Amino acid sequence: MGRTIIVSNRLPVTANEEGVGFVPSVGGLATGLASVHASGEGRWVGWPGIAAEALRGKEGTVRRNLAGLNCVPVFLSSRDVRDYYGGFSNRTIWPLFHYFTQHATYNRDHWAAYRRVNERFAAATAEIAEPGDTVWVQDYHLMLVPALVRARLPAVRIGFFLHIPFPSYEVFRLLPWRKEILEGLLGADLVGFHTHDYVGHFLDAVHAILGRGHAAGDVEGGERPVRAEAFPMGIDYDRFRRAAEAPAVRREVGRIRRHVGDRKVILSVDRLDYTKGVLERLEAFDLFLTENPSWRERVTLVLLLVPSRTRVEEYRDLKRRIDERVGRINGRHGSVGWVPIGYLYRSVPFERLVALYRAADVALVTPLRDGMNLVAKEYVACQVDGDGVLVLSEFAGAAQELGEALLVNPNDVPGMARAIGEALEMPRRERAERMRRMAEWVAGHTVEEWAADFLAELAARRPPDRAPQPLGGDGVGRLDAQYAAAEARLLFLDYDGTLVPFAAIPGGAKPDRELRGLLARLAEDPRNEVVIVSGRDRDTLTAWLGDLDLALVAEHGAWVRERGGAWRATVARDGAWKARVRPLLDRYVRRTPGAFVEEKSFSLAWHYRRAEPYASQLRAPELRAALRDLAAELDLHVLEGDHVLEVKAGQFHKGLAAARWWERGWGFVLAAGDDRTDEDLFASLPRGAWTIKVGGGPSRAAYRLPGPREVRALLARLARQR
Ligand code: ADQ
Repeated sequence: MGRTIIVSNRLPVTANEEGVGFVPSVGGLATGLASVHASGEGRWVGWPGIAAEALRGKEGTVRRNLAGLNCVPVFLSSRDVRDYYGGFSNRTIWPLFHYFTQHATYNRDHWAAYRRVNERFAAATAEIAEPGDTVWVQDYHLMLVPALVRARLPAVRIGFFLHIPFPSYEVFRLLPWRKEILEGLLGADLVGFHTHDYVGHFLDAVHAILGRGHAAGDVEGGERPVRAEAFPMGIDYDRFRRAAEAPAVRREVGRIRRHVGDRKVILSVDRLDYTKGVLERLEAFDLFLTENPSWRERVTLVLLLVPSRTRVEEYRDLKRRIDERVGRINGRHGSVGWVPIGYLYRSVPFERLVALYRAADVALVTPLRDGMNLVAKEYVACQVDGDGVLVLSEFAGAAQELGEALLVNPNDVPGMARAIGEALEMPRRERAERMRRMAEWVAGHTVEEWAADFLAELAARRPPDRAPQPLGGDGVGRLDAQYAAAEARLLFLDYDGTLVPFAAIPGGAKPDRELRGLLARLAEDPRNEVVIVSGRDRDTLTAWLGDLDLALVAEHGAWVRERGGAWRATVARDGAWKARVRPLLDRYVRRTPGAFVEEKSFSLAWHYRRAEPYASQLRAPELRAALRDLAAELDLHVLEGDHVLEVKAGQFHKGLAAARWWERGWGFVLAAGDDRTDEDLFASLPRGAWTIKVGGGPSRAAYRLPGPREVRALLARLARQR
């Protein structure tokens, strides 16, 4: 087993200005990953929390001291911190992913800084990672890191976990750099989210933006399988439970209770952030007091806010508005002996937080959006008397696990006010029963198990047994040598996506002069037999390539034209089935803007390359299902190509068509193709043939080239050998 390298924006410790002392960072992430980090030879790569300028000249000391803690620093200048952290991370991704599109800015300098800093994290990681290691990247600050590490270390296992929501496609697509972000994440083998909803949103976006579908969470296409899955994060349950029962905490709870007397305590704990719904919560409490005068003087709301991102204007503005609102409510409802809201704007020590959790009769956790929300779980863990009531926003990830909470919509202020009343008046037995179930869940799904689950799933990911190898170095040398030595050489070349890039319309992929020249030169050599194996119809191939000395295979093998010969059908011709299938395809053209039908002699193709991705994501599987019965009835075959569904009659495919060339012996056989239909060809070739998959995706080919440009370069090299 290799080591686990954690990569996160912040290290679990913060350096001081001398670079010698380190204060442990607290928080869910640091504690959750502490067990991973502590076990074995793990490393943690991150920013030590203080700008590089302050540490100038002391970098070596910091590095050495951190090495003792198995930590590796990434030094960030104050400008990096401003643009990458304060800028792109917190003013673009954070608001957008929490559906606060009005707060999101799209600043090119911030994006440039984000890319630059992600590069630095990736470089620092690649420097220490060794084959067999596992890299686990954390959160929205580092979404490009998986692909950047992958580019440097193709064989290393990479996981990524997002701690905030992944928004629905309609919101995510607003981001100008949406494609880059997805490609960055897909560098991982496993991408984790708190909930299934976020997984679904992510997969939608990957499909709509990159055109890559998925099968039960496994993203299709690409060179390696990538899996997206939900891993709801938990807390260190025992730590909270033990603390809640400790004598010091019990004394503190006693003090709090004496202070509030018979009053009930409602607790609210958050980082000060516009996603947490603090203003709406205050409004609901205000309304509750107005509508329920009998509760006046009998309840206190303790509002605990931790300062956060205090340099960002939206946060300062929010702070001002909260201050005002608290003042207004206290002024309106309070009396000489009673202040409705006790307001604390600071971080509190762990024991005091636990005491507040335990003392509170009700916890009001009502974010407008929250990836998970650990406060809800911490509150549950601290109810050692089995007694509190949790009011929880349905927009917190935690709501999907804590169904026994009173779930509220934080935008529905009257609904929240009613929930406050219901929570305060809930009978003891019901309170206890709900809390018991939630505590059971929280106890059984701790942060340690979360980390272990994620890493176990990541460890189980393995590259497919026979993934095509990049064709380079050694392979190229052997290929060239074999070609040079062979007296008879056979080259099967697919056309679209292999020799030319895809065009928006089928007619747009006409061969250019360079390509025609290249094919002519290859064909000229008497030792060569060059066969173009395409899904195109005869007329197109004749018009484009008919004058060259090539063999042509059209319509996926339905037609063959040998060198100097005429077109011959390989299957019997009966087009009656088309009358049944065509109306169905036409209906799906009408329902899918941008899709169209292409009619060939033995097949009908439904193309959706130009269709709106979201629509085709729905329509293509629907059509496939609709065709299934018809295909069974009429004995048809449905082929799936790149953005095309093709229906054909009779038994023919590229592999069968290729068989006629086996009568002769060959010293060199090569086949290159990009499509699923080329897999039949690869499968039919004798051992020792050079099979080349063009582009991403799984394949039975032995080698891979990235695209038409590289295929042409290879052919040009062969053509030069005479
Ligand atoms: P946060 O947005 O920070 O985390 P949350 O999950 O609630 O939100 O964690 C807050 C942490 O701060 C809790 O552990 C809490 O105990 C602590 N805390 C809050 N107020 C405090 C105070 N006054 N004094 C001391 N400590 C205080 C992000 C995402 C969440 C996701 C987590 C973990 O936004 O949705 O749950 O990461 O993935």
